[in-house]
Amino acid sequence: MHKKERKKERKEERKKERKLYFDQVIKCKAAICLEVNKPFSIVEIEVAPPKAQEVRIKILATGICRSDDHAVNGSLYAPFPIILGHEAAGVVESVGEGVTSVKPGDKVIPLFVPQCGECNTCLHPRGNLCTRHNFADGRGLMPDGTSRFTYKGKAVHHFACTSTFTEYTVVHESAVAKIDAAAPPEKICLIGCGFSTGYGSAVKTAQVEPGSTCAVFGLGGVGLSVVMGCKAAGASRIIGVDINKDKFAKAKELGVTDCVNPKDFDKPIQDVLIEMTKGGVDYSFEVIGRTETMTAALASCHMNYGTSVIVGLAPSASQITFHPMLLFTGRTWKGAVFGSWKSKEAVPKLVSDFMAKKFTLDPLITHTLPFDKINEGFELLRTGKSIRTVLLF
Ligand code: CND
Ligand code: ZN
Repeated sequence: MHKKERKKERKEERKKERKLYFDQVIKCKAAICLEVNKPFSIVEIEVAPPKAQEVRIKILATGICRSDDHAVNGSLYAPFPIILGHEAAGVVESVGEGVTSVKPGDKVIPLFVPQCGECNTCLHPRGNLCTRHNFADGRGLMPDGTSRFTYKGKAVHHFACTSTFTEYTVVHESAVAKIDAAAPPEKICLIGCGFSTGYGSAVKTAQVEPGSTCAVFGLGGVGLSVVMGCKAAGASRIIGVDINKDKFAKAKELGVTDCVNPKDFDKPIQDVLIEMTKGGVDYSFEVIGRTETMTAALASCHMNYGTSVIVGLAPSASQITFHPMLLFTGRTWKGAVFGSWKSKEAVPKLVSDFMAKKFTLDPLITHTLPFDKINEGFELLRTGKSIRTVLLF
């Protein structure tokens, strides 16, 4: 073939490829955070097709978690503009080259803690923070260092390997799990974060034993899920600690035996709990995200054998100072992301357990709103009126 003709042919091919790419770009609605501490803007964005090993998902329902709010107000570092949201359920719209674990049409839950299945952590029997795909690298990009979201011609950041406040998102294959097709998205979206995080913190991270005494600091969506886990593990006493007394009725419904409001006492809350339990609880959980309550929860557990678990997400810039005697005397201090579950294998099982009625999610869902009302949903969380708000698309 003549050189000129070959060049022309290649040009045509590239044009076709570009056309194919743009044919596959989806224009859809998303809630973008343009700047720190600003309300969400509902805008039209472009979502690029999935590259190799990636999956494009149509989101059906997404919950609002406090971690999203930490990112909005800057206490959790996030690069702006960004599409937040990490607790969702959806359907696979398309897959990139090489994807084998899901196909278009599959019902799925995006995973903010990915599981590649091949790195040191994924191959280890314990541990769930995939070393290949770091859930918290803070770049706000896909593993290849680029974004699939565009707004007004500029790239928008991804969040926590998921970004679910959009009609369509793209995730890496290691950050999505296929679930039972019959599962109701408006409920099981909570398995994407709140429920699994809390429940797992009790049954997997702490491994609460039958007959034990537990204290849960913070009775929001995640804290109440810790309560459900403690109860399922057979705890005989569960003390709920919260400064918002409106949270107590539901907490009792879910298994809390004693409710304590630190505002009712003029001594440190750890002294109150140690007195109540004659020496301290077996297991305590901090599910608020404040350094003061993290040390208070540690001090509340029994000095010889108590274990305290940090579940709440403290501000990125914070540090903790505490007296070493608290640990020297025998307490154990741990933390866990996503309730220590290895996400890709655990999430489908948790959904099956829900379908088999082994636990319920209804008490956690206090509000259901159309996606456009996302700002209202965040106000409900900030004013302490909601447990979980689920946004529907
Ligand atoms: P939510 O705000 O619903 O609950 C927090 C509760 O704590 C509320 O009921 C508050 O009234 C209460 N509270 C606030 N301050 C105090 C205080 N000083 N003493 C006692 N109670 C207080 O939040 P959520 O349940 O959605 O999330 C809880 C935390 O868990 C939050 O920090 C979030 O970012 C974190 C989290 C961690 C993980 C993980 O993987 N470890 C996953 N998702 C969320
Ligand atoms: Zn969360």
